[in-house]
Amino acid sequence: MKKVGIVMGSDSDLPVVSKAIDTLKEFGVPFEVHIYSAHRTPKEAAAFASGARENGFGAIIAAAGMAAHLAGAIAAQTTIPVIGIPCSSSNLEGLDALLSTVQMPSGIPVATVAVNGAANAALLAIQILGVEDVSLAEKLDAKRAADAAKVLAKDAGIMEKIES
Ligand code: RP5
Repeated sequence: MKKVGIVMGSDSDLPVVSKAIDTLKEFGVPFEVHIYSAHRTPKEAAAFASGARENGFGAIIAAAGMAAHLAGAIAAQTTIPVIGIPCSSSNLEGLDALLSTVQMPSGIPVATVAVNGAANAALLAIQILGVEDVSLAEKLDAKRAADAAKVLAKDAGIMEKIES
């Protein structure tokens, strides 16, 4: 199975990124985590991205806050799908990182999830690997069915809760 690369701009992003790590663990998907910054360590970030395909990665998640150029800088160096997580690490609560991550120019796409949307970033990475890996696709179906059952159980109890 191909690996998922997780890159964060700072160790201060780890509380957000940990939800992606948990999700990849839940699905048994192999991953590597790195701290590379588009601004502080641009050469290392570029080297990781340009070598990602030959190093066995099938998708890369890039998490950064503030002037968040990390996902775009990584996407510039590889044709492996890149998923950006804008992190809410500033006084602007992630709006800065959201716009920096999502507003990519034509030619270099980044699939941007919600601010701090690390679980969805991991699920999207798993869906990408699941195009080829049927066992992953089956696990994704099972998770959606379980999530739907939880919602339906809440629906069944909501009127009673309101009226009591
Ligand atoms: C970004 O700047 C990082 O991704 C982080 O979200 C933010 C602040 O980094 P630190 O100053 O906490 O290292 O590059």
